Amino acid sequence: GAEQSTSTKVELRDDPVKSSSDYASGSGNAMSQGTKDNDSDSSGKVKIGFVQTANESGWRAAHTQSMKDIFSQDGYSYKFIDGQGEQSVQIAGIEELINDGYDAIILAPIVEDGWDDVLKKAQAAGIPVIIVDRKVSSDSSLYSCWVGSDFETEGKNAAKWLADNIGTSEQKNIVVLEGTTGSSAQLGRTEGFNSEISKYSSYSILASESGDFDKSKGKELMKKYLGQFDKIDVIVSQNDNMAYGVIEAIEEAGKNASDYTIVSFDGEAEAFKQMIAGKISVDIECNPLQGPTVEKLVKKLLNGETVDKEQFMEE
Ligand code: GYE
Repeated sequence: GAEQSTSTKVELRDDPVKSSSDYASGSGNAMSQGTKDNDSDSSGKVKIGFVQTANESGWRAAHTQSMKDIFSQDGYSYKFIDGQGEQSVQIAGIEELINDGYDAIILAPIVEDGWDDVLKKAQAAGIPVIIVDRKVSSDSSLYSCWVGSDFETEGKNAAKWLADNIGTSEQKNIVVLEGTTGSSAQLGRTEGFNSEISKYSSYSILASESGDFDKSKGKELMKKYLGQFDKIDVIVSQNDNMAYGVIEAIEEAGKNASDYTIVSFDGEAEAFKQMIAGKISVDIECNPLQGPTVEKLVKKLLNGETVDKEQFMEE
């Protein structure tokens, strides 16, 4: 196969990692620099692997497509790994990409915790890892950079919108449908919303539980809330797909979605239709089109350039 010139390597070390047992033994310094013997495929293309969370939402489908579009360009050999909603599947996918000598790994982590070991393996093999969308709680020395949205600000903006548009004079009861527990999108949106809405004594949060960013789980949760609480004024759904489930649950209960204030996140096409129909009241946008930004970063990293650790998407 074609030999890559060292100028395209991100980090260099004298002794290439030979087998996965090198990692397990702990003999290598995880912080040492690494490289691989031959990290492009036989055609000389740059090998990019993307480990996605799953396909839980419209946002996610757009995110996956954005990566696929950009890395379908000439010069790349692109592999997509579906994490199927399981961190263990994502970790196994990263290990596969390491073993197959990929040039760069893009990871959309399902949750924040639990990535240290596999990130150390990638680092020992000299493979840059770009974290996209949600964050990891690992030390930032263990990955090249992160690209994503400011979820806490999104949560704050949702609460500010309520205060500004629904007002603070009447007592309002809120139920919240959270995303996947332990994901940055759930943690940030919850924290941002709670910290801002708690400034207004007229708003009470009756319940805040996870619907896993999933339409049918969101629908089940909304059915439960409707049975549990007599007076619900505001429904905060941490993504559009759960909001669609919320609307179905309300309508199946013989009520009108437009009688509630429904706040959603993502801003996908179907949600705009639901806003025009008066069912979703406001949607906090979150930009899934990260491919072009990520590709620029991959190029820089493979050129040995340094990049900012945190990059926020334009919304
Ligand atoms: O809001 C949701 C998706 O992490 C920002 O994940 C992302 C979220 C998005 O499932 O629809």
